[in-house]
Amino acid sequence: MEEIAQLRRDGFCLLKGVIPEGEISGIRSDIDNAMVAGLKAYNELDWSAVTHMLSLAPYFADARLLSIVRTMFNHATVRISQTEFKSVPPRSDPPAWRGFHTDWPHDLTDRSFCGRVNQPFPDMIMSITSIWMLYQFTPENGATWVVPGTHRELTNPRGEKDGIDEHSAIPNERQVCGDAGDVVLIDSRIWHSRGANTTDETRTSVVARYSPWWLSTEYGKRNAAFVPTDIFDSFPQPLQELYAHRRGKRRPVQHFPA
Ligand SMILES: O=C(O)CCC(=O)C(=O)O
Repeated sequence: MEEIAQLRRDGFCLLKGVIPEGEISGIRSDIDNAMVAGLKAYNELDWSAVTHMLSLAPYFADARLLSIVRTMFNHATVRISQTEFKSVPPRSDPPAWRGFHTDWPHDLTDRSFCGRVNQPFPDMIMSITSIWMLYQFTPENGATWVVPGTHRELTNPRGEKDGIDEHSAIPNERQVCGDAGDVVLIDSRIWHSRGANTTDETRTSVVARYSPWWLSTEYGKRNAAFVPTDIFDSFPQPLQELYAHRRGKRRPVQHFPA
């Protein structure tokens, strides 16, 4: 599959048409309308954001997407470790703005205390971030920036000793543009950033992070965000498999960095 080859080589790929065209506008309004309540439920009650994405969530178990993720992890059992609202509001940030980083477990700032891999990163994939385009992604509205091939770099935009300005353009960077219903997959180690939105529209989007069965998701607020049992039990079965570790509330384990 071309997407797997690109994900291995470049650290990212674009999956076209994961959400059927006729479903997109309804799902987009559901996400736009649920975001404030979803963030409140996460912040105050530790509910996973998936609880407020019920029309979109079944697509997280899309067969083509899961076959890529399983091949990349070389195992059939994968989990969704983190789920987030990622819309970019209208008129946000000047066009030159960047916020380059790598994602959990390679997130060097680790603000949610989920645990992180320290530099130098081992040369192996440990998570895949999926970015769901619920609105067309364009250079004007904040399409995701990536720096191809950086998933195998030992330096990092947030590496304390690496001297890289995470807020500036990086040579060879490019924006991943696509249509509503497409999904960007990135190796969590690739240097990436959302873009500035200079339009009057919201760039509606969502992130779900896939992790292999062996990676601990017990640490930190973001990983431990849970799905109340009645909501979990209403999920279609393939989606239940991806969130099975988050059915019902459990206390997150605290991670104390050394
Ligand atoms: O929203 C985007 O375009 C990028 C998302 C991102 O940087 C992240 O989830 O870590």
